[in-house]
Order: sequence, then C-alpha cells, then structure tokens
Amino acid sequence: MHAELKNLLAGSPTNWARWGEADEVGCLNYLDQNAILRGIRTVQQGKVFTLQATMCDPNGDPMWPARQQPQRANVQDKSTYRDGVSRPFQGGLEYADDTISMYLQGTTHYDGLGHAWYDDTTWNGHHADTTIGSMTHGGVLPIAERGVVGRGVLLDMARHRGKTWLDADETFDHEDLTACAQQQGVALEPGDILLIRTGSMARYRHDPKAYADKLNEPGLTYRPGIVEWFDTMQVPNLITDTIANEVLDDPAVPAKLPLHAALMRNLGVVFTELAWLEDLAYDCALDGQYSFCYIAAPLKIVGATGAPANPVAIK
Ligand code: UVW
Repeated sequence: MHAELKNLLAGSPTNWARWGEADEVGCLNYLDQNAILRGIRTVQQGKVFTLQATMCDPNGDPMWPARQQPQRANVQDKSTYRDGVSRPFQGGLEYADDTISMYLQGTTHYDGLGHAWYDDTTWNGHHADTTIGSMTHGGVLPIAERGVVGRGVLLDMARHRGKTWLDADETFDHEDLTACAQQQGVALEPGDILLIRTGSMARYRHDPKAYADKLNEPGLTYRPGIVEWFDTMQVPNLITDTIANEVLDDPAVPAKLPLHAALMRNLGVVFTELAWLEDLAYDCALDGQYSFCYIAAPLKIVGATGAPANPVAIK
C-alpha cells in the first residue's frame, strides 16, 4: 500500500463538491462570462499563435516513455487510383484519405480530471473504478463540451533564467513563477490561465535522441505553499511545454508526480501538456505583452481520459 502521496497532501486544499458532486470541469468554473470577456479584452494587435506541437514529425514527437508516436497512414491517394483500387467520382474528382493511430496524450493535449488519482479516488471523490474501460466520470468530454476561454499569461521561465531552455531536472516553484511575472512586468490575476515555458520543446527539436535518453524534463515541483498558491490564484488551466507539466523526478519529494495529485485530483486544475510555446514566447519577448486571449477545446471523444487540442492565443 502506497501512502506517500496521502501523507504528503494531508491537509492540502481540495475543491471537491465546491461546484457540486457531479462536476467534471473543476477550476474551469472560474472561467465565467466576466473572465471570458476579460480574456477577449486583452486582444489589441490581431496577432494569432497556434500552440499545438506538430505531430507525426519524421524526427519523432516528444513522448512519455510508455507511449508511442502517433502513426498516420494514407489509405487512399493518387497511387490507389493508379492501381485501380479507387475510382474517380463521375466528372473526374478524386480525393485522398488517411487514418491515425495514437495515444490521445501523444501530442499537445487536455487531460480529463479523472486522468490521475491516488487512494482509489479521483477528482471530486469518485471511485477510481470510474476509469475502467471508459471514463464514466472525469473524462475529457465535459472539458471538450465546455471549451476554455479566458485571459492567458505566459511565464517564460527559461528566458527568466537567461537560458535558451531549462536543464533536465531543473525545478521551479510558485515563488519563482511570481518572480518571473514581476520581471516580465505582467501582473498575475486570479482566474488567469497559466502558460509556462521551459523551452523543452525547442530542446527536443534540437536533439530528440539526447532528450529521450535522459528523460527528466525540467518543471514545476512540489513545495510547501504551492497548492495554496494555485488555489488562491484560482488557476483554471495549467499549460506547459513538457510531457507532464511537472518535473518527473525531484529527490526532495517522496512521491512521483505529486502535482497531478494535488492540483488535478484535489483542486480540479485542468492540465494541458506538450504545448508549442516557442513562437508565442518569442513574440512576447519582442513586444512585452505577456497576456492574451487564450482559446482551446480538446476533441469530443466519449469516454476518453484525454484528447489532443490545438489551442490558440490571440494578442
Ligand atoms: C502522465 O503524466 C502519466 O500523463 P500526462 O502527461 O498525460 O499527464
């Protein structure tokens, strides 16, 4: 019986039952009509950034070790017409089709709130049996149906530390995030959608093999006060350019992935991982505008634990 997480997080805040026992979108409830309009009012320049990482890259896609790269294949194209397998429509129109086989967390994605749990209990106090076969609670569909719109703030931790990308194993906490925001000259406000750049995606594209050989990405780490900080800041959605949104191994913490437990399972903060933040971060450094309207929705897949998304930031 593993009790480390339970012990570590004893007395840590939770939002269970705050929005009703059936709730499946957690802190997205903070994104009410006022919060949505606050996000839209940040738009000043008409610049658009898409935040999904390209997938099916011939050089590989960054991947949790237990997952495999998405496999895309043409099932119909000019060759199948040449071979006589496909026939043009009356009038001559032909078309190409393809399929994909993938882990739903195998690219930029949203996780449902029931995606990770401990003590046999998922978000909002539901039994972990709700994950068996198909998510009957805490899947990604309610998030997909609601959509995510609000004021996004990018905290560029790599730039804050004067680096192209943070080192493997490098950690930061809520106090570092506050210092980064101050240095960038952006005021973090309750209800802001939080995007954190570590530069990991750029590091992966620079050298995929070296990245995968020593897979311990940099990231947010568990420290006393961090859960309370997320709670006070009413963070609806945490988005990073790493596989797990938190450092994979911190010898100072007695359990792996404690923020999945404390933030996703207990507080109901929605997680988005593997985002492409390079172009947005470059532009923020140029114009000094680190806040924007953030808009995203994962795919509407019934019963899924998570789903791909291509979020959009508009300045
Ligand atoms: C794990 O961390 C296991 O999954 P995800 O990266 O989707 O949260």
